[in-house]
Amino acid sequence: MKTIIVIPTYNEKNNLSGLVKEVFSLAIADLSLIIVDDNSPDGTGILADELAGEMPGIKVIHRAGKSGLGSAYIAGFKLAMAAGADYVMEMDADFSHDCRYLFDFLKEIKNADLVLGSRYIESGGIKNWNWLRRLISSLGNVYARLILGAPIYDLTGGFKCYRRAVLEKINLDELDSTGYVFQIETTYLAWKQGFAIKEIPIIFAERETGKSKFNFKIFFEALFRVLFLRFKDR
Ligand SMILES: Nc1nc2c(ncn2[C@@H]2O[C@H](COP(=O)(O)OP(=O)(O)O)[C@@H](O)[C@H]2O)c(=O)[nH]1
Ligand SMILES: [Mg+2]
Repeated sequence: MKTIIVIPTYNEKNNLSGLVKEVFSLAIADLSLIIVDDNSPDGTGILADELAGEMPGIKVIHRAGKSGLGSAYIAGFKLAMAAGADYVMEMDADFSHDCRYLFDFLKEIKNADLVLGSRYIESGGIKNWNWLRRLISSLGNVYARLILGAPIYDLTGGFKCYRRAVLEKINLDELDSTGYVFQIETTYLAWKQGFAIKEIPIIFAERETGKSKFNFKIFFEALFRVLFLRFKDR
């Protein structure tokens, strides 16, 4: 089965090559990467091209400027589908998502359509987030779960594995979210379409290098878009 991991990057120069090497060191069969860089001022895009020159399993998409996590994933998903992926994964570039969980994802996706790395089920968790970020994330998840009525504990996480059929069905051109709320939208639409979703526990570790791109604009976008998603008939 062909697996492609899409990794969006914005100013991840000090994380990217270490991460790529760690992923390939796992020697997972038929695994490749698509890096989607938004013209990072720190030169992450140039580094990504260098890595792609050294390693055949890497493709790079360059976008003109920072246009949000959701639209970066959509660009990456389209290329992954065109490249014939059976499984398409999402993963951050900053080591928050531990590579060793890839084995769990690839085991579970055999019996599910979408596997979510979940911080909010037993054995899952978060390391090194301050109380405010924890509060925003946990309340955000409760809020989204209640409004949307989807029995999923981590709707906002970004460590995910989709079976190809899910992405074919949810119509990438119709997704409305450009920011982080994209995570909620994709999982919610997959659930609404009746796909089997499996949450597996992960410990999310806050990055040690570089800066988070999370901000309050993203937070408010999520508050409103969740309501919109609930009442939009799709
Ligand atoms: N291409 C692209 N990547 C982004 C954008 N925003 C965030 N990212 C990447 O998405 C991943 C998660 O972002 P991060 O800032 O670590 O968010 P946090 O973990 O929620 O604090 C990282 O790999 C970022 O570099 C964006 O606008 N464009
Ligand atoms: Mg991060």
